[in-house]
Formats: sequence, structure tokens, C-alpha cells
Amino acid sequence: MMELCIKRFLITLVVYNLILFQSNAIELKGMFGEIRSPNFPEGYPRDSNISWNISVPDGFRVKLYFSHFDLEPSYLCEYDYVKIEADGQVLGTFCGQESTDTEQIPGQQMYFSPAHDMTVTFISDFSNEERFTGFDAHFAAVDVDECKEKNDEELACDHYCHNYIGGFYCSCRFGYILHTDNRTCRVECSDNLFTERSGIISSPDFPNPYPKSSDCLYRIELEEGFVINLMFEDSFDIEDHPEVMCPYDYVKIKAGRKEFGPICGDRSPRRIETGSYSVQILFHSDNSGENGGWRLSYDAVGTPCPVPQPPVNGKIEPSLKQYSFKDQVLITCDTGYNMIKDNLEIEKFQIVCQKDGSWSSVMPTCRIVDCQTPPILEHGYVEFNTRNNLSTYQSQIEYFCQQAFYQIVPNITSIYTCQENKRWMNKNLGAKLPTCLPVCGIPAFSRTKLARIAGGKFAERGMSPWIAMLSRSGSPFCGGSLIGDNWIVTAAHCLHNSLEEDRANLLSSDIVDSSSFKIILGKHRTRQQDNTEQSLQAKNIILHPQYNFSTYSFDIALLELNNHAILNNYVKPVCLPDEETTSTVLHEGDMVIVSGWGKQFLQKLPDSLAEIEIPVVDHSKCKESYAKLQRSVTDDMICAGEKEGGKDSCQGDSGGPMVTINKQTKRWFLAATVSWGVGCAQNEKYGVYSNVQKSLSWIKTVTGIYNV
Ligand code: 4AZ
Repeated sequence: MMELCIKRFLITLVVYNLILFQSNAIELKGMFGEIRSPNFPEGYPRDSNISWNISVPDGFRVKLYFSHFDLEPSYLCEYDYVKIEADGQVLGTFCGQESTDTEQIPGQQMYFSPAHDMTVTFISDFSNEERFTGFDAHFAAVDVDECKEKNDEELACDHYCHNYIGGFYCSCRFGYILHTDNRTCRVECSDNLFTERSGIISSPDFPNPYPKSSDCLYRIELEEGFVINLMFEDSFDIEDHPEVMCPYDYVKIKAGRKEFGPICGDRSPRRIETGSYSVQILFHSDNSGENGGWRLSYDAVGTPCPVPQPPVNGKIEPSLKQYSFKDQVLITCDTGYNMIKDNLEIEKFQIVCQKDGSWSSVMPTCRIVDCQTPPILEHGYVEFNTRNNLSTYQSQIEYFCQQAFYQIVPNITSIYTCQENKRWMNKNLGAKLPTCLPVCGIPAFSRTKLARIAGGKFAERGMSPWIAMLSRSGSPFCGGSLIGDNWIVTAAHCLHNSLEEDRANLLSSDIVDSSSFKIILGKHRTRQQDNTEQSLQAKNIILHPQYNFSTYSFDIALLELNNHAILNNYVKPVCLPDEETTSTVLHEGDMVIVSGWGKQFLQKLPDSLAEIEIPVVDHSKCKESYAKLQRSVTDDMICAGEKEGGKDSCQGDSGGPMVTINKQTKRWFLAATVSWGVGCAQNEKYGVYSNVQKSLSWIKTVTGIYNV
């Protein structure tokens, strides 16, 4: 567009070559032209004073050349002369016909105006006697190469200069934009946002000179609660002025209501504490100057919070000398202490330093773990090893069983310590409690004399504390033995109604009703009440699976009591035999004790418990003697009694205990239960008993009882 305008202007000048007479000044506008002295080539008139104001379009200069020059010579051209002026300067004053030491003629030289206009003045004095012919000169517009000719201080273009005939234009390096002054190159830098807590900001192109004509805006926007500090590097160079405060280029900082600057010059402002979480840095540059610019690093510090005091028996992490906004602190309690916050128990707790310099929450407290009252051990008790019966962390307790009647199992340390998980723990058993198992086979009262059952003697109270009376309608019908504290071993035939001999199987309907009989422990007298007795009932009747009601093999049964017996000096269980050990395997002649309330001499029931001591009879001898009577003595049976008779169990004694002492453990064990015989106390008609050892694994499986 600009080019177009200039062209149109040139055409106008060439065509019209307008000559204006204004007093003695002639205006000449155009691309070229000719000027002559008046009357040329005749002698010029006297008293001439003519000026030609030559002007060519912008971007051009005037070139003037004299093709003829003939003026009156005079010392220092005092009379007649031609003067060339441009931009208020005299480019030359000429006279004469040839150059001398003191005067000059234009000769062949070209004269150029610095700008686009030139004035030529012709003066003649009062005479031209010799009829000098004057001059003939030509002017033309010549292009100015602005790209080359502008001096260093005033460069035509900031970056790249492109000359064309009649003008020039500028362009910028990549990343720069030509300013509206069409000369300087600015940058677009008004939208720089920093949201990190630290960073580096510099003037564009740092450390190279910053762009001209630019307005840069750098914003640091952090969360409320932080304050931003700026640190300008020492290398700082912004164009300044000796008298006026930063008139050209400057940095201004706005931080909330505070303002810093304008800042310029070569002295770094160094550290600026803005006191704000939102900072704007404005950097303005004008269209000139070459200065190195600036660079700063910034950081942000949060509002400080007071150093938190850890709870008693607790700690905080991290433990620092100072805390500020956004810092987090984890609070934990020492081992054995629980954290309490708002009356609630929590694992751990975190607090955060807030923008106002306070912590997000008050400290929780650490309360010592309390394992509470230890669990109750059945048939046992607990003792606190610490004073005041403390149940808190690290307190110790010890379990014991009721002495004489129960024994602790396993018999290792039963010390429990209160752990951080609020549980009482034993180093071997963990949280599991030991058990108090009934002590078996140790009567409180030892035997002095023996009574007889059939032809026997009366027992003394408490000598067979394991014996149970099975009683129906106030009359004893069978005996039994307490094992553990809730199982009775008795004879299977005591628990079913009489059956026809030829029936193959026992039906469940044949089993007696458990509510139809009583199981009395601590019993001594046959018909009268004893103050030591405990009357119980069976909740379960279990006959040996191999029980044969025709042969009486495996004539053994288990009764589960509806309640646990209370063990005391009159109620104590008997031991079971050991498996396959010599100490509890009976041999011929081994003495055993059989007790019961069964019939005695003349079919009479005894007044109180009777017992006999009899020898074990060789199995084959017994078998032989019964073979004569067509009765079979199977392997699960054991016989006892004296050859000549006299001492025997009898009707009513069935299910009752045959015991003997384990020589190793010195404890009484249940060797057999009273089963059958032919008659009572007759010679060679030994009493037949069900051998407990043969049913031992079944008993243990059903009851879970084992000797302790
Ligand atoms: C019975 O009828 C019985 N002499 C028990 C034992 C003996 C005989 C009979 C052994 O219960």
C-alpha cells in the first residue's frame, strides 16, 4: 500500500514538473528536472536572486550535477555564486570558471542531499559586464539504502532490514512480532502463569538483550497461606536514565496491595519479600536499547504453625523444628497405647498446618491398652501378678486349676501378658486358655479294710469316689464309674429292656428312656440319702457298637451327664487304663477291687456300698469253666474271683467298677465293668467283666477323655 502511494506521487511530479514562482523561490517537485541560470545560455542578468527548492519523494535523495558552469569569478565568491544547501547545511558555494585555492566550481562532481530536499540559490551582483553564461544543472531522485545508511544508534530495523527503491521494510526473527512502529521486534509475553511453589523467571532471551517494545506479564498464583519471595540474580541490566526514574524500560511488581518498582538500572534489587500468595511481575521495554535483562528465582514459604506437642506416650512424624502451611504431621501412640479422638479409638491420626497458621485438629490422646477382666477358666481361677489387679498393657496374670480335683493342661507356664492387641496372651498357647481337667484315680480317703459285695464288706465313704448308682424309683439297679466330670461308664445290658434271646439286633426303642433313671454320685448308703450325693441324669446313652445282647460281648456303655459333676472328696473320677502298657494290662492273680450296691447273701441289698478284692482269673481257665455251661467268654471279657467262690459281684452290681492301682502312677484305673456270671459267688463260676482296655479307643473317641 505504501509503495503504491509513492508511485502515484512520482507520476504526478514527472508529468507536471510543477514550477512555482513565489518571490524568487521556485518549488521543484518530481523525480528529475533541470535548473538553469536566467537567460541561459545567454549572459545572466545582474541582481539575480533565485532559489530552487528541489524535493523528491521520501526514501529518495536529490542528486545534482552541473553540465555547465560559468560565473563571474570573485574572491571567496563575493559577487556572483551558486549555493547548494540541504538540511540547514551548505553543501557548497561555487563561482568562477575553474577552481582556485579560495573558490570552487562544481566541476564533474555529483552533489547529494542527505534527505529528500535540496535548495540551490543563484546570486548575481549588480553587473555582468563580461556576459558570463551562467549554469545548467540537472537533478534526479536517487534511492536511499536505509538499511545500510542508518547509523548504529538509530538502526533502520531492529532485526532484519529490507531495502527497496523509495523505501525499506523490517522483519523479525522467529518468535518475535513486528511492532506497530514497523521497526522494532517485540515478543508476546503477557500470559505467563506460574503455579509451582518455586521456579525461575527471566526476561525474554536472557542473558541476551531483551526484546524491545514489549510488555511482559508474569503471574505467580499460589494457594492462600503461602507467601512468595523473589530473588533477583546479580546479573541485572534494564535501561535507565540518570535523572528520570526508569522512563524507558522497567520491572514493576504487584503483590496484593503492595507494589514494588519501577525498577531499572544495573543494580539487582536482590531479595523481595512480597508477603503475598499472588504476585504479578510486569516488565516493560521501549523501542530502543540493548540491555541484558534480568532473571529471578522465587520460592514460597507457608504460614508457620506452632510446633505440635506429641501426646503423652505418643510421637509425631516428622519431628521438625518448624512447620508451615500444608505440612502434615502423623501422630501415633507407643506400643501398648491406643489413640483416642472424640471418645473414639483410632489407629493413627494426621493433622495439617492450615493457611491461618493453626493445625487442622487438636491432638488426640494415647490411652494405655486395657485387656479387661481375663476370661474365666472353668474349674480354675486367675491371679494377677501385678499390684492393684491391673489389666493394662504388660500386666501379667496366671491361671490355676482348683487344686486336688483339677489339673491344668498343658502343664506348662500359664502366665498371660496383656498385649497391645488388648488380649491376654501366653507365649505357648497364644490367646487360648489352658483347660482344667479332672484329676483321676486319687481318692481323698485311702482303704484300710475291705467289705464284701456278695460275702464282702462295706466300703467307707469316699474310698470309691468315682462310683455312680443308677437308680430307678428309689432303688439301685446298676452301678457305673465317673470318668472326666460328665461321663459314666456302665454296662450296656443295664440300659435296655429285657429282650427275646433270638432277636438279632437291638432296636433303639429297646434303650431305656434317659429320664427313667437317675445317676447318683457321692453315694454311699443304698436306700437312704447321703448329704454328699449329686443326682444327675443322662443326656446321652451310647452303647458300645459291638455290644451283643445274647453273648454280652462288649457289655459296655457310656452315659453323658446332663450336668457336669461337682468334684469334691466324694465325687472324683477314676482313670482309664493306658493303651498297651504293661502297667494297666491285667494278669492272672492281679488283685482288683469291685464295688456296688448289688445283692448280697440271701438276695439282700446291702445298707451301703460294698466292695471286694478278688484276683483276676486266667482267661482260658474262665473260658473252660463256662464252656461246660455253654456260655462263651469272649476276648473283650475278663474274669475275676476265687476258685472256691465266696467273693463275687452279683445282681445290681452290673456296670459298676472293677479297679486296681497303676503301680507306676499310683492311681486307680477302671480295669473293667461288672457284666455277668452264673449265680453269684459260686465255686469256679467266676464273675465276668467287660475289659475296658478293649473298648478304650471307643471310650476316648466318644468322650474325648484322656488321663492326665
Ligand atoms: C447280674 O445279674 C449279675 N457273679 C452280675 C454279676 C454276676 C452275676 C449276675 C457275677 O447283674
